[in-house]
Amino acid sequence: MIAGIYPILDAAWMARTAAVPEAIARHLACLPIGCVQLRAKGEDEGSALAFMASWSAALRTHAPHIRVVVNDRVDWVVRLGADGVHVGQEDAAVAVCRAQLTPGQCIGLSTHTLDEIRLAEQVGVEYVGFGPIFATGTKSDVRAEQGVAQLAAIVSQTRLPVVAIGGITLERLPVVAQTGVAAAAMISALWQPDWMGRLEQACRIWQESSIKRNH
Ligand code: TZP
Ligand code: MG
Repeated sequence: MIAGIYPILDAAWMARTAAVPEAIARHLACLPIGCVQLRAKGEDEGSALAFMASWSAALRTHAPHIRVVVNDRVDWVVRLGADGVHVGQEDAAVAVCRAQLTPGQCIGLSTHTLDEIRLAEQVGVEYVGFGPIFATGTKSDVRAEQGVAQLAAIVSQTRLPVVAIGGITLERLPVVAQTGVAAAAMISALWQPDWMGRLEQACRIWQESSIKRNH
């Protein structure tokens, strides 16, 4: 389910935390989190696949209700029996991914414009990523910041669940939630030494902001 906080377990960022996959998976299982993404950029193929394999196994064992989405590689989704793939505009086409997946597996697509969202609606994806909302140091090849006003405009113009991404911090979560966006993807703001507290805080802020938004 794509709703609320959407943590991205990024290989480079996870290496900076002292925590092992099992500890993080157990903690994620206690939180209102429906989906996580596994992302490995810059690692060699063997290390990236090993990262995906160990994290998907830990999550399957300790947080079986959380859906695991693999970034970029639909072949690894098939190999690991993950729950879905997240692709960018330059990755494998949605139709190519769909042909390799079973009906229960999902596809998320990164988008940056309303035109890209309209195309995503036509080809049929389970959710779209939209960003970067704010400046981010985590991804170098990003476009200009979209801002929350543009995010709100996009959310109001599509029925697809939108996942906001890029520079989302705990402090910025309320304004992001108030746009009506389905979920907020976060990397660097979560995977700090106090990741446990940060995850809990992020979920709490999201719930409080969502309640305010609904009244
Ligand atoms: N796509 C757009 S911005 C981004 C990705 C993968 C990085 C988001 O990372 P952070 O640390 O939450 O800004
Ligand atoms: Mg990609």
